[in-house]
Amino acid sequence: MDLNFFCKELPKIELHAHLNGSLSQATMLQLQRYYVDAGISDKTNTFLDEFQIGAGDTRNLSECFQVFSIAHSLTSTSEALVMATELTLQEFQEDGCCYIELRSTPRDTQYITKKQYIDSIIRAMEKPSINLSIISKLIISINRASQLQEVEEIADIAIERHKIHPDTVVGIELSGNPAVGNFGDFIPALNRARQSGLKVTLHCGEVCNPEEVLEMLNFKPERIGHGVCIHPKYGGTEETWIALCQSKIPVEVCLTSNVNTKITPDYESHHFKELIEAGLSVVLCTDDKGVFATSLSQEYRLCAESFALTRIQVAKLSLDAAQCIFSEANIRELIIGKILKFMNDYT
Ligand code: 6MZ
Repeated sequence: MDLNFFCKELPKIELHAHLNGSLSQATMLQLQRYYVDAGISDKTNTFLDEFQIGAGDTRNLSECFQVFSIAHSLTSTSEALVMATELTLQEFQEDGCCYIELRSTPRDTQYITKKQYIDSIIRAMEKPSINLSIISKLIISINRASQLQEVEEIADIAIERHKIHPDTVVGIELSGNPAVGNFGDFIPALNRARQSGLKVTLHCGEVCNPEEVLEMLNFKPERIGHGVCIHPKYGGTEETWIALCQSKIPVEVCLTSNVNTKITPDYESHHFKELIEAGLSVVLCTDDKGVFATSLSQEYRLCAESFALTRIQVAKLSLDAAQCIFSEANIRELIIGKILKFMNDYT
C-alpha cells in the first residue's frame, strides 16, 4: 500500500488542534459567504492568503500569532462558529481521523459572549447538522496574554460546561504566544479546573525557558504540547530533560508547525527522535492545519519519511495516541479496536 494512502486510511487521533488555526481556505470562503448573506459585510475583505504560513515563509513564531485575527474575524457569531466547527470536523474525518480533541479560546465578540462561543462549538459537536462519525471532544483554551480576571472567568466557564456536558468538554489548556505571561499566574485557575474533573494540557517548551518548563512539569499536566526546548540539544537543560523523562508525560508533537515557525530547522532534526528513543509517549498532531497547510495524514507521512518508520511503527503511533486521550476508557477501547482492525486487515 502506498504510504500516502496508508497514512490516510489509518484511523488516527488528533489531540492538539486549535479551531481557528485549523480553518481551511475552503472553510474560510464558506464563512465569508455566510457573512455576506447575513449582511455582515465588513468580513468580506479579510486577506485569506496571508493566513497560511508555508514552508518558505519568512514569518517566525511571534509573527505567526498575528494571523489568527484573520480567522477570528470569521468566527464571531454563533452560526459561524457552528459552521467552522462542523466543517473542520468533517475535514478531519475525511482525512481518516476517528477521534479529535479540538481546542479553542472563548472570546467575547461584537455578537456573542464567551459562554455563547463555547456553547456554539458544543452544539456543533453534540448535534451536528451534517453527518459526522468522528468522535469529537472540546478542550477549552486559556491564552497566556489574558488578564487574570479573564483567566478565572474562562476557568469558571470550563468548569460549568464540563458539569453540564461531561462527555464533550474534557479538558483545559494554556496556549498563546509563549513569550508572554508567567505560568505561575495560571496555576490557581488550572487547579480549580482540575479539581472539577477537567484534564490539563500545557504548551510547554515552545521557546527556551527552562525554569518555566520545570514549573510546568512539576504541575504534572496530563499532556504537554510541543516540548521542543526540553532536550539539551534543542535549548533545554539536563535537568529539564531528566524531569520530562521521569514524568513520562505524553507529548503532543506538531512537526510542520515547529518547522514552519522555525523553532526546528527541518523535519529530520525534530526532537521526535529523542522523545521516541527515551520511550516517551508521542502523539502526532497538526496544531493549526489551516495556517500550516497540513493535515493529520500528512504529519504521519512526513514523520514516516523523516524517520524511516515501517508501516507497523506508523500504525503504532496512532495506537499509542489512543492511550493519551482525555475521554473515558470505553471510548479508548472503541478507537483502539478500530486501529487494531485496520492493522489486522493491512497485514
Ligand atoms: C501557542 C497557539 C499556537 O483558540 O482561537 N495557538 N498557541 N502556540 C501555537 N503554535 C503555533 N497556535 C495556535 O485558535 C487560535 C489560537 O490558538 C493559539 C493562539 O492563542 C491562537 O490565537 P482559537 O480557536
